[in-house]
Amino acid sequence: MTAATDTYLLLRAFCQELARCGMTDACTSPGSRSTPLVLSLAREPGLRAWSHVDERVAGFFALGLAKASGNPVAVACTSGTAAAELAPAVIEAAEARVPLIVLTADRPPELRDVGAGQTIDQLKLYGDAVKRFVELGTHEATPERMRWIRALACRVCWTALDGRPGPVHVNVPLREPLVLDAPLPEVDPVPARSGGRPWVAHPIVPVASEPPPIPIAPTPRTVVVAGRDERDPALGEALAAFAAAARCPLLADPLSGARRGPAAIAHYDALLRDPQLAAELRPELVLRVGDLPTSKPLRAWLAGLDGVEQVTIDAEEAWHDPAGVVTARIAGNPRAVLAALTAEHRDTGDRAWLDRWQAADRAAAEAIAATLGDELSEPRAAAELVAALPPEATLFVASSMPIRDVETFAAAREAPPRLLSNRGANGIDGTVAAALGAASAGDGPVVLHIGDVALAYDLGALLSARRLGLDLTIVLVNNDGGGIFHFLPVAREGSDFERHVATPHGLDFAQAAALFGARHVPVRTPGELRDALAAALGDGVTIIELRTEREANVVLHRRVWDAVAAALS
Ligand SMILES: Cc1ncc(C[n+]2csc(CCOP(=O)(O)OP(=O)(O)O)c2C)c(N)n1
Ligand SMILES: [Mg+2]
Repeated sequence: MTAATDTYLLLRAFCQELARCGMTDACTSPGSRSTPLVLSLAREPGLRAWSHVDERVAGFFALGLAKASGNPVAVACTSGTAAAELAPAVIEAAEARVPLIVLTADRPPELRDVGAGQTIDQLKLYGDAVKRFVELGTHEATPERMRWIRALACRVCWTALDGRPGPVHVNVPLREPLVLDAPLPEVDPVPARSGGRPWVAHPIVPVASEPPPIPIAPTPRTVVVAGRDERDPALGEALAAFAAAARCPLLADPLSGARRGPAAIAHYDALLRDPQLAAELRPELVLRVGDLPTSKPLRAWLAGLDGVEQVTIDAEEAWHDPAGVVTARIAGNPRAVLAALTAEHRDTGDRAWLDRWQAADRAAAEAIAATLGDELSEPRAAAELVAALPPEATLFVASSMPIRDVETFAAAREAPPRLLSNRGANGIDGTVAAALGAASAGDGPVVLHIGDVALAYDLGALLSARRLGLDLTIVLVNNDGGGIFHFLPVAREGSDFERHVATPHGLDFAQAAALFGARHVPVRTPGELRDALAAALGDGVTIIELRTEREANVVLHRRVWDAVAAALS
């Protein structure tokens, strides 16, 4: 047997086991050293292999696909800086709890640190961002090694999924020759198990559906705060049902899927800017589920609730408490915990207090609508997207103002579209690639709501859309720079601010669309946006562009907050 045959037998078994553990998708990128790895993934019948030119795109694509599907996704690359390009997606996967399996090709030990080309130190390249690092050896395909590699593939998959999901890194040294000189024998030295089972089965048991007794006594003034949780699509509805049953206001970031039901207070961001109302609406108990929402007024309000019980409910080790105000942590599946709490908390909320929240929320909604009028502003675009998309669609929301405007301006809605975002590390990088990954899951149309800087940053991902024939509707809010920074004190720093922080570029995105074979549709009114969306969904790549102005956008937001304050006083 040649060394290449051994390598390919081992890698074929490895990929077969990945598929048997439930993996359905892998991403590849080109290179020489990675040849056996990439070909083995591409030739595994149980896997769809998505080819990307750019490893950063491949990493974020895999991340978006794993987010949308809940399944682990593998991403393979060649040696050298190619492996480093995966770092941002690995970090986001670690922060956002996404099962990602990173397979980096490497030179064998004798070719490291001796001036061989395209060789860097890849050992533990991603540091503590991965749940486990494994360095493969170069082995003969003996029965012992075949069993080992099959078990290893399973271990890698189960590690990515078990407990708090996250990324795993396997570094794969590959010695030349990198291609086979004869067809690979069909029969394996150690075939896979019968019945399609993985070598090591490990059914992931959902965190106890019967949580231990939970010491959270009801109070007349409880609020529920719900943030991003992309993994349990049923949690949003469960949160809304709990809040309605207990009669407690539900302050839900749309990323939680819980901004719905009679107890939803959609405009908490605007309401809690009013110090008097914020003081008046002081709760006795806060139940926190999911990530902490982005809203600064909400964060400040929670941070200032001295002496109030604040309880987080989370199945894993998340510690979302930058202000250090949490008083108890319940470790359990939030849905199961809420179900267990419902009987005791039912009808315990003070009706007058919930009425007060709801009246304020209605007043805020009216003041916002009156201030925004009929113009297609940035806030209006965010509200339209959440309101207009069908429930089977996914809205992928970029960091910066899109995520904030969705939180501030989206109304409550039954059966909203699914929302996804890269909010583990809040990067603007890789957003287009991650949205494309979500689109490749084939689970309804995907719309990406994104600013111009974030789109320009990841424009190269459109190459993958083209090569892979994927559908994505991009709603581009083009204010020629980072509009978010105009809300910060740095905006007073004149031309240095403009050049180095706001970073205007003057790009003509119609030309970018043309380069990648995408449609480009400028829109000027909410009606045009809705029409363009309806025409674009699920039909290739369309960039729907609305032009706004950064300074006017700040003025508009301030007018909204003033109008809400006036309506509340
Ligand atoms: C990888 C990365 N680099 C830098 C930042 C800092 N950052 C946050 S928002 C932003 C500008 C985004 O501009 P744009 O996408 O046009 O959105 P807008 O602010 O105009 O809504 C930048 C550079 C980041 N979040 N992530
Ligand atoms: Mg912008």
